[in-house]
Amino acid sequence: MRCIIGSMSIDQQYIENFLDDFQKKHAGEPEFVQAVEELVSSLGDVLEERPDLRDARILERITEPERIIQFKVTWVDDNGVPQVNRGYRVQFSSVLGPYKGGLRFHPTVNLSVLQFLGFEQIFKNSLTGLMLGGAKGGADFDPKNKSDGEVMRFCQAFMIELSNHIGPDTDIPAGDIGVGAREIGYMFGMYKKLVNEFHGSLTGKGLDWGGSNLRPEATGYGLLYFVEAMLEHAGQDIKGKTVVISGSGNVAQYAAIKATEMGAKVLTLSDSAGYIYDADGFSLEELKYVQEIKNVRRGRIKEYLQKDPDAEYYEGQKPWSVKADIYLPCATQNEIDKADAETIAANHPLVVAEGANMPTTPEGLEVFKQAEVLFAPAKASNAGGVAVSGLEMAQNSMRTSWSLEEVDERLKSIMRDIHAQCVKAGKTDDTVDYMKGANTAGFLKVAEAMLSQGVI
Ligand code: NDP
Ligand code: 2IT
Repeated sequence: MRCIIGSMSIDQQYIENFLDDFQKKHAGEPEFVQAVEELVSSLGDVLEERPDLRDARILERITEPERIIQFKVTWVDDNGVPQVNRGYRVQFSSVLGPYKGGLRFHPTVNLSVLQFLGFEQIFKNSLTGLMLGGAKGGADFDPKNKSDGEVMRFCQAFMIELSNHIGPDTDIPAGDIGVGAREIGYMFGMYKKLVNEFHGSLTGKGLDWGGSNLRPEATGYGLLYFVEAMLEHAGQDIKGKTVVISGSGNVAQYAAIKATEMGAKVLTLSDSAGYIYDADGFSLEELKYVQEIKNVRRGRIKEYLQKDPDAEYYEGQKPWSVKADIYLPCATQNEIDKADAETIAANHPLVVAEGANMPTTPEGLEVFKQAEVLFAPAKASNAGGVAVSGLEMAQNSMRTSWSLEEVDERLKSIMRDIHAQCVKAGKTDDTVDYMKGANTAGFLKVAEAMLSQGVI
């Protein structure tokens, strides 16, 4: 029976009190507070039905990282000048498996950002159904405009300290913003030298030295498999639909390629300086060129105009004003604010699905909710990357390598399973609340495991 005190039920009162305390404790950490609020906002029904979770203080316990490591990273630049950066690893939760999550190298990296990412990772990893805990790490190092030698020396210095804290059954980092195949290679090389063992302590490795087929593609491909499942569930087909994508890094590139392969038309890509608009939609060949600009030349998206002078470039703008059926934010957190969400909602999209982590602000989420936009939160729709990281770990443990087709089948099946979990936990009378579905399903698995494992 639901107990009402004044106008508020006990579970609502409990959530408000919890959030009040949490906000006070983390006053200087806005991104972390935002991520916790986003999860907890969906948990009213669960906490009402399960007073045992309140009594066991699951929320209080799961929002406290198990361990945070912070360290100095010193390296020497090409001019012989010593440089200092700050490195971190937030080992957030080992409830469902060894700590698992990416490393981000970007000047904006701090503990608020890494705790938000590590917190999200717990529930995303829970949804994959694989044996993965949650973690995130990185450094305030900016790989932009650094030589290969500088990036290598930084990665080596970073790993000298991080190697003390990771291992194939302890903590398995991977890539994120600013950390791709090159950086994973340099870090793995140093790790192997330090521990004198060759094993799967990092994922995103090269295919010939312990990597998995399809790991580079996995987040973008997985996002499109999830969107395909959402559209199917809503009685729609992706063929012929128009797509607006932000970002032009790992996630954006492979989201664009898969969307195009599925017969959709991708109209935009962007970076932090502006966006390009191709009214005809990028061809697969043009997307290969984008990959060359970004991954080989390490250039700017503006350079795409050299290939296609008919495309348009909008300096300093985000792509959200372009009208499309599907919107896929794939760059960074809080890139869709209230005004952006209003612009998108006014275009009556079929779907908005997050490729980046927490790209929509709370005000933006509210706009989408009021406008009844079919919306997929990151922890469900971008779980493909960490899922294939989990598959890379499995292959490393078995000392085997699965074919591209096999990994693709497994990725598809994991994304469809996450979709099914969202539908089951988020179904309303006439639609699916994917936010509630993902948060509830992801959280419940972690909470049950915490009850089983006792107070530790
Ligand atoms: P990349 O470093 O490959 O690409 C990042 C892209 O986002 C670049 O186009 C970059 O532009 C843009 N970007 C970064 N910061 C900003 C900013 N402050 N404002 C505007 N644009 C920005 O990273 P990924 O593609 O790997 O990551 C993109 C997002 O996806 C992140 O939120 C990440 O956490 C998330 N993600 C990544 C996964 C993975 O497997 N890599 C898995 C799941 C989620 P510029 O070059 O100008 O900085
Ligand atoms: O945000 C994410 O899920 C990632 N950056 C991927 C993490 C991983 O361990 O593959």
